[in-house]
Amino acid sequence: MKTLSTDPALVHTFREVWAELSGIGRAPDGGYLRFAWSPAEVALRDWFRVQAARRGMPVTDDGNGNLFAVWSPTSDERLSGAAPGGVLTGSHFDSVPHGGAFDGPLGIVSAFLAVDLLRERGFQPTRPITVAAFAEEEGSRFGVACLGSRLLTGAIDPQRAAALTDRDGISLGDVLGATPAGARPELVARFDAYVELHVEQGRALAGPIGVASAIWPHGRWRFDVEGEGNHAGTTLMTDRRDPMLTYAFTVLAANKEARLRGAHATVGRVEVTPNATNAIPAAVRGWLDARAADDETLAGLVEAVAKKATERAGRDGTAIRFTAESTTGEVRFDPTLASNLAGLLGGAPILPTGAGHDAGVLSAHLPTAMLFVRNPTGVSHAPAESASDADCAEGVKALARVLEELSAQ
Ligand code: HGY
Ligand code: MN
Ligand code: MN
Ligand code: MN
Repeated sequence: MKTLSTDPALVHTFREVWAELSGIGRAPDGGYLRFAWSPAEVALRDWFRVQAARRGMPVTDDGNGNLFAVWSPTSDERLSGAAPGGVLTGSHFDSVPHGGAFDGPLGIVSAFLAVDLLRERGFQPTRPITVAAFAEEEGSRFGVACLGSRLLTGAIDPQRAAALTDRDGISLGDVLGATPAGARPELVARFDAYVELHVEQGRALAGPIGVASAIWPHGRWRFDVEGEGNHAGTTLMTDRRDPMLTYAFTVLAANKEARLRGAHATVGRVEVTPNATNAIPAAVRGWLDARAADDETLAGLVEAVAKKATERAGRDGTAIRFTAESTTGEVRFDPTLASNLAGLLGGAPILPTGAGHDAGVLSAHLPTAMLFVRNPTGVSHAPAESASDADCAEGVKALARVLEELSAQ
């Protein structure tokens, strides 16, 4: 194994390992198309298995598409050598369409390199250290965010998950060839804590590393607007029941109501039927992504948007219906754990995030923490997402320090 403990060596090694991934699933615009179980994401799963094998870390699939590679101390009789357990770290491989390179993979690459760093220092954990790759964290393919960790923890019914379909009508059950295993409480019980390292998705960090205090409550609401399809040229304006008007009003209302509340909202996805230039749409389907610092602000925001959109539909002669697709309540990470880790990391700042994570799902079951690596522009979920090699190397060192602390107890 290469010498990592000097910074230049670690930066160099990070760059080398990162280069192994950066071409997988990259689109011409520099963004990534790494949808769960797509050829690109399967290639990343294969990469995960190779990395684990190189390190003598047995890999387990939990039956929900989540992968776990474990470094079991020889002295640990609690677990057979191959069973995952102890201190869990990792993240996800999947991306939003044309997402950035770092969101997800950085946490997995950093976990393997942190293991290397600890081994190079001759560290021997008393508890196992397990590296995870969670499935479908972005919900880009099947529409439910953190699908893998929700299945593992029983937060979603496996039958419902199996029936979820992608835009080609392929279901998760088709992809897995079976109903997912669903809740694995006996597996979750083997873990003592979960620490996820993630690229910052904002630009609050002045230094290379931050620690998460909370995840804002957030969710996605689908809204369907029914109107009347008709000829774009011959239909009198007074005779139109145009759902695109109601849709456009809903988008503006979401922006206005979010600003009024210091919350965040956007409509990033829309489907139009029949989607023809010279036809007044019969129907428009949009997805609202809304987030706020606390549950009642978020509820108030979504309620206000739905109310105003429904009033507008009345004026447009259309009908609108909102359906919650996947929502996450307020996640407050354990403040003692967060401040202990911040202290361990030389007083790293502690800050909330508006982004959802598997750590949010696991925090209901395990002591959980997140480390953030500085993102100089704050851009994420877009090709321009970035982090410097030096800051990523600092992230590996920080994660190694945390894993050392938690796996030595
Ligand atoms: O959408 C999110 O907040 C996360 O990046 N999955
Ligand atoms: Mn993301
Ligand atoms: Mn992520
Ligand atoms: Mn995450």
